[in-house]
Amino acid sequence: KRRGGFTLWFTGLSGAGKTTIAEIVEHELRMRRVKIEVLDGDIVRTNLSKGLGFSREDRDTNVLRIGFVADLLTRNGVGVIVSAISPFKEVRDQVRRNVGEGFVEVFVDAPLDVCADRDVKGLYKKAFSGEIPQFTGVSDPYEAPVAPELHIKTNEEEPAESAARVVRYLEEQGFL
Ligand code: GGZ
Repeated sequence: KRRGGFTLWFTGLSGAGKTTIAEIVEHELRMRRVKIEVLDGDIVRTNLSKGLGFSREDRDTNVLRIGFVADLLTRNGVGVIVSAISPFKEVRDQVRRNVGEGFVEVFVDAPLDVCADRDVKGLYKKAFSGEIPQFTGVSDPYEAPVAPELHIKTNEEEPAESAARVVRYLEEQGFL
């Protein structure tokens, strides 16, 4: 058994369901008395990454910062839950190398049209009209993971089921 820390890294389009699944996983792990920290891109951007925009350079900086903190926590036995679009493969792989064996990449996958139909925050509407430039999936790239530890299709499965699969994976791998 490892019983060390881990980093659950949720990557996917805006509106794919990263935060929703992460919150259920967080709740389940807290009930099991696992030490957890959550790093959500949306929230990190109001403090640790305040002032960064959405150019490739700024996104990479944001993702590397989150990865840096995730590594510090992981090596101290904390379970880290990250939700960030993290659209570029190269920098995700860099974080994977930094964190090492506790890194668990979870591809939260939903077709663009499904995300755009949900449009929880009305961002896709603005992206399609051009009001928000460089919007991931619309006017900016999303490079899907090639070999994620977990691949979740949120248009084929309920969030609770997806979250249960994530927790089961952690159990199977000896993280819990
Ligand atoms: C993508 C954007 C953009 C652009 C604002 N492209 O779904 P949300 O709204 O609540 O979360 C998204 C968040 C993206 O921040 P991340 O830190 O996850 O991105 S990255 O990993 O690429 O650094 C979205 C909102 O900010 N948002 N403008 N142009 N998402």
